[in-house]
Amino acid sequence: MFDKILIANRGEIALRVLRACKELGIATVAVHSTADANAMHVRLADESVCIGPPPAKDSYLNVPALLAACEITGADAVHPGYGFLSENARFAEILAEHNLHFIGPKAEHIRTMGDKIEAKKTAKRLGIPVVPGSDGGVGPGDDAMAIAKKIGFPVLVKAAAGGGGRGMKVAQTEGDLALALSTASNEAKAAFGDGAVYLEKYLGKPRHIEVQVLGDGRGGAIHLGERDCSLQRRHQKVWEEGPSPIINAAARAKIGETCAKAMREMQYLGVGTIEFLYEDGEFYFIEMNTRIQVEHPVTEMITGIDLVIEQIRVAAGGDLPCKQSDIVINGHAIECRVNAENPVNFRPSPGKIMQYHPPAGLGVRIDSAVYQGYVIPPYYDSLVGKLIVHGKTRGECLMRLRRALDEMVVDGVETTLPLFRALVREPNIIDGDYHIHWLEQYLARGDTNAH
Ligand code: MV4
Repeated sequence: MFDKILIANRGEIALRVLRACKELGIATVAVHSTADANAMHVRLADESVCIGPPPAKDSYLNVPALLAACEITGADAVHPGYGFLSENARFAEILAEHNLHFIGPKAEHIRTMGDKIEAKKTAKRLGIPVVPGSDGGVGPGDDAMAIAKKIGFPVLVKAAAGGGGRGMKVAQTEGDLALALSTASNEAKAAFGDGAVYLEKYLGKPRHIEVQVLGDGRGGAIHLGERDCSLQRRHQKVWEEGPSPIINAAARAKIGETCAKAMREMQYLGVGTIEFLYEDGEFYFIEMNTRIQVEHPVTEMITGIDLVIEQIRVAAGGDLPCKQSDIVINGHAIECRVNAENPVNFRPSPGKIMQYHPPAGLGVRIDSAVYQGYVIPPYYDSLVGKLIVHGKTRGECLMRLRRALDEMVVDGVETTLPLFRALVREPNIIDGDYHIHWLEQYLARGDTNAH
């Protein structure tokens, strides 16, 4: 096992990793920018190192500063959290070149999944169902129209280097295809320096359902069920829950086993999330995330497995926590991402938290790094904290969530709490009847009580 872990992150995920390290008896090193000198992750770590000025590119993304911090403190492993360097294959390689362990997948797997075309080819080869489309990139030499006609309109043009929805264009009919191709490619070239695009059948009202996996890097892997993350705004997840309200045990076992088998074949190491669109009873692979995700607590609450602890164990060469048959989905969990943003126009609202009362009680969990008097800096994401609620059934979970949201106080900055208080009372949400465009359509109606 590792002796000392450097946590190359900030905020709630840095605290989350600290907690896992403490439980494992591993010493911790926090790193921070000058803007985060008073942050909770710095206070709770055994040691801390300032790695640069506020902009992330000069601090949390500053690889030489992170290597120096490892050397100074004698850390033997780095946990990247999510965002920042968590899916940077080169960073994983550089750490290895300095005899440091990266707590994450093998660099080759990070790299493969970071290229959407390669990821899709790999998924297909491993038996994971994919969205029908061009098998690979569509270049100038290819007959894009012939491919699109074979797929059937509407088709979606996607950027290979994309993600987060950037560089996507829908072509409803044949007449739209040329413009969709050139616009998507130009946008991708400008945003990512890579104009490669591919085509997919456009799915109209799917759900976003993702399967959590864990591998030991030696051909052992399990799945831990799915999360439904369909409620998003501008490709930012807002509300995540597990299990999905529309997936039964047989469908879960089938897609889960397909994913676990693929991970065994790859000899995947660490935690991962295989993202699908789900429509008319079928799963279609879109992407794989090779990091711990923001919404991982949903899975922890319904499986009882500490994903960060298991991530650290397998990174150190340890075994999986159990066999697939030992994984039992217990009850229901919902996570609300509470942001320091105006709940109507979503403009960031950094500043000082004057009053803070996190809710508690049976089945209520808060993953947050804020405290009363804390000043949310303007430089990073606007997550105040995640409220995660568990119940024996989805109904009990919703009942508890309604109570916890009413109890929670965050004053001094605007937050998205009023949006959640409205959502948890919406008939479609209560019924689990929603899709990837539901939230945007609801917000466009403007009839929320979030005022
Ligand atoms: C799609 C799609 C419809 N059809 N692919 C958006 C981000 C990227 N991760 C995948 N995305 C989509 N891919 C096909 N073939 C619709 C979306 C999409 C979406 C997906 C998940 C969650 C929210 C979304 C919002 C808009 C579009």
